[in-house]
Amino acid sequence: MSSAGPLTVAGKRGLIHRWREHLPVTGDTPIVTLDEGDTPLVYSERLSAEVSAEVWLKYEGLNPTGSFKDRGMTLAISKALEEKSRAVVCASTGNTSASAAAYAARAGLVCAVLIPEGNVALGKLAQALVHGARVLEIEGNFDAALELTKEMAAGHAVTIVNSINPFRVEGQKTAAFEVVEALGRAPDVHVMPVGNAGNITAYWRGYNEALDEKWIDSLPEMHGFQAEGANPIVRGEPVADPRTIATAIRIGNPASWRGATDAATLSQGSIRSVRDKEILEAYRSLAQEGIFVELASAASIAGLRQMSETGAIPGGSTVVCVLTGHGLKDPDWAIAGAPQPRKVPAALGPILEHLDLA
Ligand code: AN7
Repeated sequence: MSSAGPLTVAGKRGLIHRWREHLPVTGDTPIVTLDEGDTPLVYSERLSAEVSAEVWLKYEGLNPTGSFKDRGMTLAISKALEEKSRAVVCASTGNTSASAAAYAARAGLVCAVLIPEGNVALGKLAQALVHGARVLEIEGNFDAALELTKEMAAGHAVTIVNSINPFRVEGQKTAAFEVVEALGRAPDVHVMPVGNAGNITAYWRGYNEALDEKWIDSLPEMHGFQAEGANPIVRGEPVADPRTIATAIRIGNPASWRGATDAATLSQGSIRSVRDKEILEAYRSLAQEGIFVELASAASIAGLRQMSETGAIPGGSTVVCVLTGHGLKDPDWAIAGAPQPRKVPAALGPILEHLDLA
C-alpha cells in the first residue's frame, strides 16, 4: 500500500477493488473511486413478453455520475495519478466529460473538456461545470473535438481520457463480468448502443476473458446499434455531418471502429442502425415500465425490437440490453413529450376533479 492521501487509498468498494486481479493495477496504483459498478441487472417482464425471450436490462445509469463511463474513468484517472499526470483532457458528447470531471476533481487533477457546441444534454454540462472542469465548447462536432484532443495529448503534458486511453476499455469490460456473475452464464444475445464504439469493444473483451476464466462456456452474439443519421460503421465510411436526437451517440468517425466490427464479426452479431423515431418510442416505453434512461440508451431497446421483428431473437433466449445512461441527464426530452403539470387552486375539490376522482 502506498502512502497516498485519504482520497487515493484503496477503498473496499468500487470496481478496481472488486476485479483487481483482472485489471492493470498494482499495489502502488492510487485508487480513485466513487464506488462505481455493481449496477442492477433488471428483468423486464414487458419486453420479455413482447419478444418472447428473457430480457435483462443492465442499468448503467445507476453509476455515480449516471453513466457507464465511470467504469473506465476510475481506472483512467487512477493510472493518470500513478503516472504523475497533472491534467487530463477529453472530447465528449457529454457523459465522458461528466465522469472525467468528477473523478479528476476527486483526484485533484485539472480536467479540460472539449464538447460540441449546442449538442450536449443539460445535465451532463451541469456535471462538468459543478465539478470544476474547464469546459470548452468547440464550434464543431464531436469528431472535430476528438481530433483536437489527440493533438493536445500528443504535444503537451496532459493525459487523454477518451476511450483511446487503453485503461478506459479495461475498466469498462467489468460490466460483462457483472452480467455473467448475475446470470450465472453468458447471455445468448447482447444488445447495446454504439457511438465511439469503446463500450462494445469493452464488453466483447470482458466476455472473452470470462470464457478464458471458465466462468462461462459460450460467448454471446454482439449486436450494436447506431442512430441512422450517425451510422458510419453501418455505412462503412465516416459520416461528415452526423445527426440524431440521441446526442450521446452523435459521432461520425468512431475511435474504436475496429473493435466494434471485430466484436460483431467474431460473435456472429451485427452493427445496424435504428431511426430516431424508434429510439424515442423505446425511450417512452422504458419510462412506462419505470426505467428512465437517456435517448442513446434507448437505442438498445429499439435495436432489440428491430431484431425481434426480423426473427433474430430465438424464442426463450437470454438477452441482455445495456442501458448506458440515466434519463435525468437530459430533462428536456423527458418534459417535451409528456403531459404538462396543471395548475389548480390549493383545495381538495378541484384536485379531485382534475384526477377524475370527484
Ligand atoms: C449514454 O461521452 O462518446 O460506443 O463522449 O454517453 O462507447 O462511445 C458517450 C457515448 C452510449 C456510446 N450511451 O458508447 C461521450 C460519449 C451513452 C453514451 C454511448 C455513449 P461508445
